[in-house]
Amino acid sequence: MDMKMKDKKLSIMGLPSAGKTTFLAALWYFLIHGKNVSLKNDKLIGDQAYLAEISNKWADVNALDRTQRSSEKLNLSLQLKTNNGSVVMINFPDLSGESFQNQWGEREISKEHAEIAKEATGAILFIHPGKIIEENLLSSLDPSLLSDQTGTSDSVNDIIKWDYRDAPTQVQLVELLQFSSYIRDLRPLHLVLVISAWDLIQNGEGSPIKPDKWLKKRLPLLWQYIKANKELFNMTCYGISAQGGKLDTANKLLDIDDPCDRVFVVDQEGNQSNDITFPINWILNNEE
Ligand SMILES: Nc1nc2c(ncn2[C@@H]2O[C@H](COP(=O)(O)OP(=O)(O)OP(=O)(O)O)[C@@H](O)[C@H]2O)c(=O)[nH]1
Ligand SMILES: [Mg+2]
Repeated sequence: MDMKMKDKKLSIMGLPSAGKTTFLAALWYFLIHGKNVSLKNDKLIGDQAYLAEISNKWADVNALDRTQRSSEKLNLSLQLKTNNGSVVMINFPDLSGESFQNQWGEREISKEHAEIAKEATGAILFIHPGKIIEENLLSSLDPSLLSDQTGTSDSVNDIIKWDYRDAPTQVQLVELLQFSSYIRDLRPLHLVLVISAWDLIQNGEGSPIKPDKWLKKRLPLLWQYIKANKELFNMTCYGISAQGGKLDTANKLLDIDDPCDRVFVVDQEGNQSNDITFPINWILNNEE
């Protein structure tokens, strides 16, 4: 390997079904086939069987399997060429959302995940806008649940069983970012928030919705936590439709000749393109 080649590691984060694997599947397709993209595949390295498998499924608009904790791909190496000709090697792991949920629920992290967080050049945190668990306001609860403190009613006890998976999404995500900072000994992190399935927010027509405005409104605690900790997080956000639409619109998606044209990406300024490599390019540019 060229001694001058940059070797970067990305931390890829997100709760179950956040859109991580779909992004990676589309990314690999773009790196090989994409035109006018900010990053290209330079050389095939490592084990590409998994990347080829998910990217073929993605191109055919087939559902991808959920990533189980036992089937995480910790070492997926990509050798990329940037627009200015430099070559960089990145590790883009495909991790299971359940691992992250477990970090939040059990306050436990595997050695491998801790290493990824510690060594990361930058992180991409995925959020699926259709899978957000909202807070319950006390005022919206049935008053009888609040007044019965005696515990005599079985039905009440059944209803209020705490499960960490049901905690509000933004509470879980803030905790995950705090764990990451702690593991990094508070070293600053270039952080990209990707709101996946952006087609659910914006249908590709009309003027783009800005992802930062959306985040501020839908996940204000997460937003404020990141903004209040500027020394920890250098953040940007993108709204990305990696699939191009819902899987039940597959026929419509398959009508589009070039699979890359299904994808759309909206940056913080509201600029729209189909270049799914932008989040990685942003991290690489900020790192220099
Ligand atoms: N409409 C729409 N749905 C999407 C998009 N990207 C992903 N999805 C759907 O979101 C769900 C989760 O996607 P995955 O990529 O498997 O999520 P993940 O983060 O890898 O999930 P885990 O493997 O469980 O951690 C799937 O049902 C996808 O079809 C998109 O761009 N648009
Ligand atoms: Mg996955």
